Amino acid sequence: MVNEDLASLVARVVSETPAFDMHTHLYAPEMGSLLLCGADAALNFHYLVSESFRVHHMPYRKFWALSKAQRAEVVWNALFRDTSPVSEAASGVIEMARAMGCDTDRLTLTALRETLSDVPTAEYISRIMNLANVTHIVMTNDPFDDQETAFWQAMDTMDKRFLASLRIDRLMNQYSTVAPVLAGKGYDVDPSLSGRSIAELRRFLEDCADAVHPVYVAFSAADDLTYPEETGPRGRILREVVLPFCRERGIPLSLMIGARRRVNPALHDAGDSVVQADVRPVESLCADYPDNRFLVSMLARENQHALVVAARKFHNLMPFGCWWFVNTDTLVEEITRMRLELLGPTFVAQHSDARVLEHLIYKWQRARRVLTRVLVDKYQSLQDSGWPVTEEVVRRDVERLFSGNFKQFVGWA
Ligand code: RAT
Ligand code: ZN
Repeated sequence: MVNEDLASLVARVVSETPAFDMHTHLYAPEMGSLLLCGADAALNFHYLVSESFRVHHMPYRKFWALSKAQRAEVVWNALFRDTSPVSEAASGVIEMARAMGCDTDRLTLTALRETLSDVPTAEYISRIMNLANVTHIVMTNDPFDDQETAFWQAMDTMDKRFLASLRIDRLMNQYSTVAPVLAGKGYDVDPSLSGRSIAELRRFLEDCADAVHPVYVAFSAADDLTYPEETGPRGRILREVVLPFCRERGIPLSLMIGARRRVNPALHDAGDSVVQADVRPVESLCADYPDNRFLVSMLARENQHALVVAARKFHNLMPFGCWWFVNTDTLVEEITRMRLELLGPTFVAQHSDARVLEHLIYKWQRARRVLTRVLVDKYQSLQDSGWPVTEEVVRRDVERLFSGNFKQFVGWA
C-alpha cells in the first residue's frame, strides 16, 4: 500500500519543479509565423492529422487542398465529434483546453478557437510557460531553412527563454543536395568532399554557431547509422567535421535514432514512421570519442533497454526524453522505470517535442503525472527499507531529471 503522505509530497514537488524543455519545434516570438499557437495550429498537429485519416478517409490531395482552418475542422469532426478522443494526442487537446479554462463538458471547436490565441504575445507565452512550468525552450534550428535563417542575425536580441540547437539533418543525410546550396553561399565545397570541402564545412558550422549559439548540435537517422561509416559522405562529415567541431566548441551532439522518414509521403510530416536501429554505433562513438558528449534518444521501444545499458558503460552518453511514438503514457512509464532502475536519476526524463505553443501544457502535465507515479513507487520501496525520503531528497532528484542533468551535460550556465 502506498503511503498517502509520500504520494502527495512527490506529486507536489514534481509539479513545482520547473522543466528545461530541451527539444521542441517552437521558435522565439521574434521569428514571426514560425512560432505556432492557437486552435487551428493545434488541430493541424501532424500526430492528429494522421489519426484523423483513420476516421474520415478523405483523399490526401483533397485534404491538403483545404485551408488550415478547414483542415482543423475536418480533424475536429473526425477525432472529437465522431470519435472519443482517447488517443494520446487527442486527449492532449482536451487536457490543454481544460487548463486554458475551456468547459470541457461541452467543448466545441469554436470555444477552443476563442480560448486559445493564435497571436503569441509575450504575455500569452508567459501564461503558457507558467502553466507548463517550463523555464527554457530549446528550438530546432535548421541552417538550410531560408525562412528561419532570415532571422538568425537578430538571434542575440530575441526572447532569452528560447535557446537554439543546430539541426543538421540535411547536411548529414542529404549532403549531395546541400553541397550546391553551400557553394552558392560562398563555401568552397563539392559533392565528393574533395579539396577544401572539409575545412569549408567546418567554417560553415562555425558561422552557424556564431549566429545562434546552439546548446547542442543534432541530427536524426533511421536504422542506417553505422560506425565507422565508410559508404557515402556522412561518415566523413561526422568524423572530420561535426565531432571535432562539437569537441572544440564544448557542445554535445544529439542523435535522434529510429525515424524512418516519409513512409507515406502523401501524409507529409505525418507520414514518418519508426524503425528499430542498432545501439552499437552509439557505443562505438562514445568509446572512440571520449572527449565528445552524446545526447541520445531512440524512437523504437525495442531499443530502449540497450540504450540504457550503453549509458551505464559510457558516461559521455546522456539518454534523453521519450520521443514521438514512445511518448505515450504506457511507454513513458516503462522507459522511465527502466532508466531509474538501471541509471538512477542521471538521465533527462523528458522533452516535449512541442510544435504548437500550447502543447507545452499537456505534454508536461503528462510527463509530470508519469514521473510522479514511478517515483512514488521507487521512494516507497526505499522508505520501506528504512531509507529516509525527505522533501529535500525528492526535490534534488526531480530537479536533476527535469533540468539539472541536461544543464550540466551541455555546460549551460
Ligand atoms: O515528433 C515530431 O514532431 C516529429 O515530427 C519530428 O519532428 C521529430 O520530433 C524530430 O525532431 O525529428
Ligand atoms: Zn522533434
